[in-house]
Amino acid sequence: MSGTGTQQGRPAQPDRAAGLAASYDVIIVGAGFGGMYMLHRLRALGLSARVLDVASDVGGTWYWNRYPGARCDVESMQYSFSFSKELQQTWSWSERFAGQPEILAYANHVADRFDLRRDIQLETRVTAAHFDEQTRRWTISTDRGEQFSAQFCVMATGCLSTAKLPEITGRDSYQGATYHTGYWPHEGVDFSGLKVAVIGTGSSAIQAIPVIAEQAAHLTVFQRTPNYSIPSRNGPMTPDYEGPWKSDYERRRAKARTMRTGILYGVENETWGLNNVSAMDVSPDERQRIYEERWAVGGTAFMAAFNDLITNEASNDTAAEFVRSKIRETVKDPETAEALCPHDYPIGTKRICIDTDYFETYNRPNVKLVDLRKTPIEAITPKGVRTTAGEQAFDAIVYATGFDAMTGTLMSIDIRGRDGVELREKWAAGPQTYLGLMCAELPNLFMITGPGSPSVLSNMIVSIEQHVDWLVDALAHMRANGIETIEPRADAEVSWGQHVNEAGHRTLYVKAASWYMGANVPGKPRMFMPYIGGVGVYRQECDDVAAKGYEGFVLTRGDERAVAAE
Ligand code: NA7
Repeated sequence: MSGTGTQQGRPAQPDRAAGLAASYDVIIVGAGFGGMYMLHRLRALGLSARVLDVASDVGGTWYWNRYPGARCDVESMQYSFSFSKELQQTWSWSERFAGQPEILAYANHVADRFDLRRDIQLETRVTAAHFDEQTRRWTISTDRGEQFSAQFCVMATGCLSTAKLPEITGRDSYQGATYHTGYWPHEGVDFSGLKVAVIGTGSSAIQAIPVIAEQAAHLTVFQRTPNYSIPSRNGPMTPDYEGPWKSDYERRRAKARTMRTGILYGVENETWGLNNVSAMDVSPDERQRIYEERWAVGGTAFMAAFNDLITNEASNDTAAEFVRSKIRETVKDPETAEALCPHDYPIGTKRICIDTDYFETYNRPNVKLVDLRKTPIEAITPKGVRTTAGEQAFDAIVYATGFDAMTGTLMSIDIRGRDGVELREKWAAGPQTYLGLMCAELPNLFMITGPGSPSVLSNMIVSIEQHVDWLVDALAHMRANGIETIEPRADAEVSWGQHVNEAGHRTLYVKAASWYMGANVPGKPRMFMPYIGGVGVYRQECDDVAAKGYEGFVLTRGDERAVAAE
């Protein structure tokens, strides 16, 4: 660790391509919220670090996902860093749920405020990370032909950062403009006067469709699977809302860290949005009243209306039927309404969507829904889309077809650990991690919000802060004790994987063909990748591991003597 005079500051490895590799204590891959907070904390620890990111600026997800209507589904007062009291007091959000431009502005503000940019190298794609057994250092290679040598490598690569185009015959033959919501042009797109197709009806599409519909001459939505969506009830931030948050921030943040999703609901009356009763234990009238109340408030709190909506199918059915009734109430054309009603998976088991006027948009005369279950796509043609009902021409096609989630970006990098073990091979049957933080045989390589941690099931910023804080404590512990490498034991990794799997199977999540299950990518192994034990429980599990001398990890000193192998 540079500047500390310990054994950590080893000389750089020779760079085959471009002279000497630059040497750092830590290379961080990704300049989103995870990478930026990691850099900030490492500086305070006195470690040298460099952040590498393929983007032209900071912001991660919020740098790329600029599609019309892009917005966070966690409230802004909570989808924000808690590590700096000054930051959380001085920053003001303009809406209850911030839009992408404002979140990106916040990311840029964080970069400037904490002077992070001088250690962030942009427009640099990491192509490989190889561990050298002799030097016990990582060599990180980039698409610019550079190599970096580092004792630690932190993958802050995000969970939804590899966009996925659909495998549809003739896709490349289309001659109009095409866009993917996850790689939206920075200059924006003007759809005025155009005939536009949107393929996909996940969260991104549900946010984009109402906005595109207002601009385009005509919009056709191609839907394979209908989605459950709850109105966000978004609106301007008011002093009455912001004030109590800011004056009580510490206590509320502390409470949020103990919650299952890392999100607080029902803050006003301190119920925290929980209703500790089964949907089956109340009368139908009472159930309806509770759903109506949550529907009126809006947002993901709907899924906390009862304590068993994600574990009990009968309870879940009541919530699903309530949302279907709202869709039928909202959408005037009965056939379109029915096509928009999800039936074949439990509500919440594909990520619940939060919208502004999504279902209402289908009442517009310039919007048409194509139900691909009735008339599947046969091909993309040079002019447009051909389904079994015929061909339609479009000026532009928007692919809102999602991501190779949670593992796609990590698997796209050639990561090799001890004895040349390849991450791609190791994860061929699905990701295996210990605590979602590390993998056996990949010493000193960490993941921020990796598979096997709550990550995408939680408020990502809460989870990012928890991972980074845990990791920084581990590095401080290593430095204080002259420890050079940390690596999970293989059996610890196996039993954590079993725990994650068992937790998933105690819920209804495994019943949906979702990206949580890897089901949206042909050939991807099906397993429930995030840990559903809950943010609070998981934090305790991580803290217990650390308190027990990093139980389940092997810590090795420079003299190669393992100092803990619990
Ligand atoms: P999602 O939620 O993965 O949605 C992708 C959508 O694209 C979904 O409706 C898919 O239908 C559809 N899709 C994918 N391939 C095809 C083909 N070949 N034909 C027709 N339709 C297709 O991605 P999002 O970007 O909306 O959201 C991802 C997350 O980002 C979201 O959950 C938030 O956490 C933020 P399917 O359901 O597979 O039938």
